[in-house]
Amino acid sequence: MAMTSERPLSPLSRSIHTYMSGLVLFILATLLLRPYSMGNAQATRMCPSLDNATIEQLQDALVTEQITSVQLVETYLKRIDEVNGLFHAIIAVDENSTAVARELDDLRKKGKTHGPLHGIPLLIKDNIGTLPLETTGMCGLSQENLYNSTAGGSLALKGARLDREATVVSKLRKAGAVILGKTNLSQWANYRCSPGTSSGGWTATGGQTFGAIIPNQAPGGSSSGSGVATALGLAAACIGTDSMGSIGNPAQANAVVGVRPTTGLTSRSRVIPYTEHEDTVGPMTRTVKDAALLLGIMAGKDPEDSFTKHIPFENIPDYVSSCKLDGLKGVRLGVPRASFANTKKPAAVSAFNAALHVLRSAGAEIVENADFPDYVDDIWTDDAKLVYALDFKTGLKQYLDHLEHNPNNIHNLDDLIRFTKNTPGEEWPKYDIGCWEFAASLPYENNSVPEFARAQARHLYHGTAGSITGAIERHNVDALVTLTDYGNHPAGAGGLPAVSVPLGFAPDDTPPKILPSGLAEDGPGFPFNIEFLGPAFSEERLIQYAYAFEQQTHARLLRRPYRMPTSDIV
Ligand SMILES: *[C@@H]1O[C@H](CO)[C@@H](O)[C@H](O)[C@H]1NC(C)=O
Ligand SMILES: *[C@@H]1O[C@H](CO)[C@@H](O)[C@H](O)[C@H]1NC(C)=O
Ligand SMILES: *[C@@H]1O[C@H](CO)[C@@H](O)[C@H](O)[C@H]1NC(C)=O
Ligand SMILES: *[C@@H]1O[C@H](CO)[C@@H](O)[C@H](O)[C@H]1NC(C)=O
Ligand SMILES: CC(=O)N[C@H]1CO[C@H](CO)[C@@H](O)[C@@H]1O
Repeated sequence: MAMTSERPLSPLSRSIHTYMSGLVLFILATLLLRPYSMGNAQATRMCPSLDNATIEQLQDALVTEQITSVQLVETYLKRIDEVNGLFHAIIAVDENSTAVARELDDLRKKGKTHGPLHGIPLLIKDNIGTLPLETTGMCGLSQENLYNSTAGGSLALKGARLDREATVVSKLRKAGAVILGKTNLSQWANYRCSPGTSSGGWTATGGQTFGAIIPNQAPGGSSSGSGVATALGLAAACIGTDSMGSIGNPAQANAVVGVRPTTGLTSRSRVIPYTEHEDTVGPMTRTVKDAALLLGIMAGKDPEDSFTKHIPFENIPDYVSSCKLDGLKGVRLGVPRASFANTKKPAAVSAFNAALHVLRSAGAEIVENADFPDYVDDIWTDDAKLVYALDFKTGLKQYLDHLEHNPNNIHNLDDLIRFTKNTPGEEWPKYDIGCWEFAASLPYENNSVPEFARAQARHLYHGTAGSITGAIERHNVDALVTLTDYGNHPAGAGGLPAVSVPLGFAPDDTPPKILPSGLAEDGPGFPFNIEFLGPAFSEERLIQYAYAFEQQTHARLLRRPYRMPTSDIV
């Protein structure tokens, strides 16, 4: 077995895990795993299992010619074929990805590489623009010769074709990545149905995605397929998008790492919009270091996304070098405890409290009750509704203007409403279109009206001075640490960064919580993540803290998905 930066638990600790509460489990895991955490420094050159291989390890195996990129692509495709019928995590694969990999292998043989992702297969959420993928029925997926992504999981945009791919995708390709395919999501990144009535991970084109860890599990959303595919090792890593939790939420549900970058750090050009004031593209990975690598590649100014001009540095920080084992030494971390005082997940709080001990023993100073000065945990306030609606109306039109091929002639919100109501596969009215109807009912056409600016200022305050940055300033801390469930919404409202890392799993006596869709959202073995929050463009520090925490705990490995693919390269 390869030495990797991730350490498996012994069979003993696995069986103990079944009987232990989150707290005891957490401390036990910390004790068991701590002596090994330094092993990372000398990774061996053996190729690891695709179940948990890191990008660094795969790159190492490619460089030392233990594997080829073609082999990687073929093996990932086999893995997708094995399990996608069960999980519905992938909407389309690119059969030409083998040809792309071959070209990259040939280039490497000639001594040339594009960058740190040379030959590394990635999966991309289906609301992020790619050009046509070759698909002729591989892996039991869509039968069209060309999957003219990007459809956001809608039939309205199925077959539509963009003028060019998303800036972030071009950047990944330039660094050498192979785009393997597109992942399922909550349709329209969850801006369609009336608040609270959608099914996370459902799309008209991809069906219902299922979570990776427990049978019949809700996958989290809206980057559902990216979370599931990361957990199952269906690619080296995945890319998701976030507005107010769409990365952190499925990262937690599938016990993987998710980074929500500051809105504007990564370009949203040719990404299907939800709300431009909150939307952001970020990595979903099995390790913090992989996320750091991908973020560094995707980040940067783009003339096609005006929000990126707020990036405060000339050169993008080297996020990988923030991954330091002693990254928590001397750091002041605030805990906004009041925000989870009424939680329905007591085991998550126990694990969180145990995690505070880990953070302290790694050298951090914990500042309790660094509470949000003025915050209501409701993403659907009247202000928020207006902001989302007008941003969507505005952004959708702009996005649709970039389509070179628009088979259903969708040019604005009214066209989209008409098409969705008249197309049985969109399952209206079972899945309603409450968000769009609200947006259509407004007397404003776009987000340039003064009414928008006023609502947006109040909404922004909610996610900044009223919550995250307010608490950070009042308590003079470097960052906040909380449970992912309580960090996602304020980070979204403020357009601020959030780094979500596996923390633990619910104990066996956890009452199941079944959603109207019939899928379970909580119950025995359900994962919970911890989240680091900071001011705009503080990713470098948040990654540093998250990495140091991850290396002390490796909580992701405490419980494996209930079914893993078996095709592998070792
Ligand atoms: C990788 O995952 C497999 C199970 O899927 C596990 O058996 C193995 O121990 C893991 N390897 C490491 C190094 O964590
Ligand atoms: C497939 O990939 C190869 C190698 O990059 C490229 O030359 C070719 O144009 C691609 N074919 C299609 C249909 O995209
Ligand atoms: C994809 O776009 C091309 C034109 O760019 C079009 O001819 C083709 O029909 C489209 N494919 C689908 C499945 O709609
Ligand atoms: C926004 O809509 C108003 C009408 O509501 C219109 O006068 C204005 O030109 C629009 N602005 C933009 C940038 O589209
Ligand atoms: C577009 C597409 O291929 N969707 C597929 C998503 O996954 C489900 C289940 O595997 C398939 O039935 C769909 O065809």
